[in-house]
Amino acid sequence: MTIAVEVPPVAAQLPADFLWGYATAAYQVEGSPEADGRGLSIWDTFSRDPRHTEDGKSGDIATDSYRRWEEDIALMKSYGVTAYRFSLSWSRIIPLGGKDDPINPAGIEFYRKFMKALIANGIEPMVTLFHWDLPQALQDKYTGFCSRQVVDDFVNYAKVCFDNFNDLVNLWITINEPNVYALMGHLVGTQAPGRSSNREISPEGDSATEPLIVGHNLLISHGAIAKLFREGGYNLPGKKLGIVINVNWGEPYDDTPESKEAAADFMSASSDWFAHPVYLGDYSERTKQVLGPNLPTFTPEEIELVKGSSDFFGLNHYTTYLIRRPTAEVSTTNMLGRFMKGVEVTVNYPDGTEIGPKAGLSWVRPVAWGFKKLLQYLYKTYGKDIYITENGVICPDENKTPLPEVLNDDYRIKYFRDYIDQIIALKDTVPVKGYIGWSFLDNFEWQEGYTARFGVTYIDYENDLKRIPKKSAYYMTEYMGKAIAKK
Ligand code: PNW
Repeated sequence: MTIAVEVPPVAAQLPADFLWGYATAAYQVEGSPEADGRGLSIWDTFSRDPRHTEDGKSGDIATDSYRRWEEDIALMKSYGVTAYRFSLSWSRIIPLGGKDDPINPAGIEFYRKFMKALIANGIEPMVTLFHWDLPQALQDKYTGFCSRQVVDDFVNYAKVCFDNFNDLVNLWITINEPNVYALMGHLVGTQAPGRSSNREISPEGDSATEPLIVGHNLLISHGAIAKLFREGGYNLPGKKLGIVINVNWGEPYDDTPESKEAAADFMSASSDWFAHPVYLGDYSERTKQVLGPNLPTFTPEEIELVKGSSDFFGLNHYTTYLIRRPTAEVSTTNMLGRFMKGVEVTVNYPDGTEIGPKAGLSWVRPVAWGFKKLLQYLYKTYGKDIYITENGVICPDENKTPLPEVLNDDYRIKYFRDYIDQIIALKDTVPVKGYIGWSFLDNFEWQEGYTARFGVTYIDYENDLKRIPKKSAYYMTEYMGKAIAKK
């Protein structure tokens, strides 16, 4: 079945080398956790406790993409994409994770054949080394990213990947969203490894210190991997390596100086926490203030190691919030509220109107103008080429809508169109080099289990995981096919 789409005329305004495609992450799609010698990751352990996911399900099966990869690539090819962003499972490649632990040849073989098939189909692999699925053995051995010991193990894993895949990969991403990993896994505790001061959900953890230490060790790991990439002979012409940061735009709630300061604090505690050390060197003064005295200090050598370590700004972006100073005492259970001192997040303007329509997930509101402001801000602040490495939405009630109506995802089409049109509007002022939508398939959406469907492809979980393109998939093929100039 093919859904008819009507795409208005559009001029080819994006350059022929503009990358376009979709993203996934290993744990969200692969399944087969025990196949071919794979070791367990913290997401296996975490999600096998049914209290940790909305539907009580784990990623044991996911979309079964470890076995159905040929079908997936054929589908992507039919979509006309020029890039696929996916992540490698560290514990498939080094099952126990550490630098002295054995390498698993079967893991390497799998990803090599996968990458070769992508390339043979005209699809550029965009490869993330770490998208949250740390080998469980490293969590057990030294509490994972809470310990500085992780850096050497991460660098060794990166070296194994560069040695085995660099001939097939031009675009490397070290880490996906260090801010989300640090906060959801070590402050709120609703994602793996599930650590938090909230003893109702975790027996271990310290929300006041651990997220900041984890963030620090992620940054140092990223810097050390970039150094290896550049000094180890991997940085050949045409190859790039960078980090991906999740940034939501914070718009001042109103015109008062207080709200403007609060919005600047919000940006400094979200994007700048990672972007400032990576692009400008060290944490910014404002970040130090907002995140407080538990923020670790870099040595001068570490500042140099991390500074300039990303060839581009990898941007995951979903939404915009209104920001003001707290209107009431922040409750002790509001962990995120306590983390960002002096910041309150809302979606309602002073007159009560909403910043954007509701989506199928509480934290996303479509606000395309916020994306435009963010792109301008990021380029002005950091001066780097930008790749949009994730952007997407869930339609209202999508998770409750049955086939075939669920395939009519006009809400998603509008979201994609509105956001991509900002990139086109800024094409002469902000260098955006690619657009990767989230996601290629409906998949295991972390703590939401399978109840949150971000895909342009519907997965029929009741019917052998059949892949069925949604209307947005057809629309994007038409639209991007026209908007990107022909080679
Ligand atoms: C990203 N926020 O996570 C991840 O990279 C994906 O693996 C995930 O499936 C996708 O977005 C959709 O959730 C985010 O609260 C989690 O702003 C939270 C936020 C943003 C991104």
